[in-house]
Amino acid sequence: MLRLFPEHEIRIVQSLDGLWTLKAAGEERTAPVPGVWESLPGLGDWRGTAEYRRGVSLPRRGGVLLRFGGVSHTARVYWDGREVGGHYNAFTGFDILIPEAEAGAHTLTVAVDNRFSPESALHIPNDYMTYGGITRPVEAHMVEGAYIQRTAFYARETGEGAFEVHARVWVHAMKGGRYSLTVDAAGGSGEAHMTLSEGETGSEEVIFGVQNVSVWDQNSPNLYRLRAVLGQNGVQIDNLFDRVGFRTVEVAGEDILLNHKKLTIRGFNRHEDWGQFGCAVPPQAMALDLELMRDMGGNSVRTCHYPNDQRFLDLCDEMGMLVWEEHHARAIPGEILRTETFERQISDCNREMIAQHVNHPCIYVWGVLNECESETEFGRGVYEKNLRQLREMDPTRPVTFATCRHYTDVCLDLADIVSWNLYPLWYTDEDPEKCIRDILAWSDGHGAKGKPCLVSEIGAGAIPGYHDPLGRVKWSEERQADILQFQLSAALRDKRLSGVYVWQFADCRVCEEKWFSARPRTMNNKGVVDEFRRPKMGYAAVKKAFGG
Ligand code: ADA
Repeated sequence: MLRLFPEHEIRIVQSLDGLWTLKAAGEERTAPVPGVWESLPGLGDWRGTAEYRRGVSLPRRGGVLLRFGGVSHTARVYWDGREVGGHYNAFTGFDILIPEAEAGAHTLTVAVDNRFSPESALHIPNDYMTYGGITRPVEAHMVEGAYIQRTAFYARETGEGAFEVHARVWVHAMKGGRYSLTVDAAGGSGEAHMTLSEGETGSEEVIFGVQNVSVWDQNSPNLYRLRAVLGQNGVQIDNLFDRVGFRTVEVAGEDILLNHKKLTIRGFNRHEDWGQFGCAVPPQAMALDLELMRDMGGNSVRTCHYPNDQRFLDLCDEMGMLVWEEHHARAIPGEILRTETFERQISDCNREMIAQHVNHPCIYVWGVLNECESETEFGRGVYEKNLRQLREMDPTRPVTFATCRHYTDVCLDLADIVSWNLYPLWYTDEDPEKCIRDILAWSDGHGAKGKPCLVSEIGAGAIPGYHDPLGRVKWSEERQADILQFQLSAALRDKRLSGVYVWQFADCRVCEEKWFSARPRTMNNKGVVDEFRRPKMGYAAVKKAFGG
């Protein structure tokens, strides 16, 4: 299932997870969904277009909404052999509506492509792997007349334990008519009406007050049920549940405040990648990752470098883990940034990320364009455009980007929080304390003054199991632990910083194209646990620095 809780009570929902037929590299076999084909024998490094197929049995005649959590990276979807839609980008979900289908047996086919080409501006050979497969859950929903697409929840604090709820609800009508909407949460409720014509999507905002709520906080992540109900002629025809939290996030001068209290981030960068599962990480493994981060004293995770699985965000909501979620763009070269394909694909990614994830209380900041061209006037335009789009869609959260354009960045003033990727003692020989102090002093003269600052990446590599207790050479576990200890204690001592994110939580696979030679094992080995979550010596170093 796409979420960790039931989202619907009225429409019939079928999970399409399980074994599908996969035709890849000229061979047919069964393959699990969610899954990546790289996990299967013989397909470990295969790139191409594959076909996933399965039967779907409908209990009655009517509309079918196919919901995909993520397909890596391009999908074309066929229903009984007829193309019904498609999607680009592994890391956001998409829905396809079939307005009328007969009861009984049907065939669902998905052509999945994970090749790099000029058509793919966000998935490029990169320092993480672009896998192939239907990598997140799939569902089929029976919908009739009209259905609720999504909600966007925002709660404005009006007093202690009191909030004004703003809930916008989007409805798609397959049959035109007048519809009623009811929304309730935390003992409060409100209503609205809308008239929609056939094929139209519309939205209404419902506003109501709630009292005596317990806020969502890191130590007490209180969640409430948000329910939207769609009615027609006095009959409930559809509903949608989400889980929300009441909390405030503010940027106040050089501090980040959660529920009016200053936050100090002790965070981890985490790729969605796990040993044999690739980016199709099972929920139990996601929960284990969060437990390990918590054990080290972590309180935040950065979803480098793309929107994450809804179920991971659900777990962060439940566990009080703060999230920096970012759109999908890591070190995109200038010539790609200048293409119309990039503009379209990144704008779609922004829109889908916010539409799908805006209700998660765990997300406290949105990020864009990790290590892109923030040192030129052209690049500034790209940053401005992306930050503007996020702010327009969600005016309630701060925005940031992680930069490595040391002493040349011209975009710091555009962000609400200024974030630096720094690797003293790994890529450079600088003393971490001086490296951080100097870049922050420079930043204050170049747009960061009066804003919070974060170290968004810091870390060092170690090949798991490689020990050198005397020489402590680079790539040994000893050296990684030494470096992390210096880096983290310097970052946490610096009063100008609001916190630090370790690069990275776990080792992750990288694209062989372009990356293998700088990455032993074809892995980014800067994890403090390996790809199977076995701790390296760095684990204890981080735990000590973070007070876990
Ligand atoms: C970068 C980048 C990461 C990763 C890291 C590294 O700053 O943002 O994705 O590549 O460096 O390991 O060098």
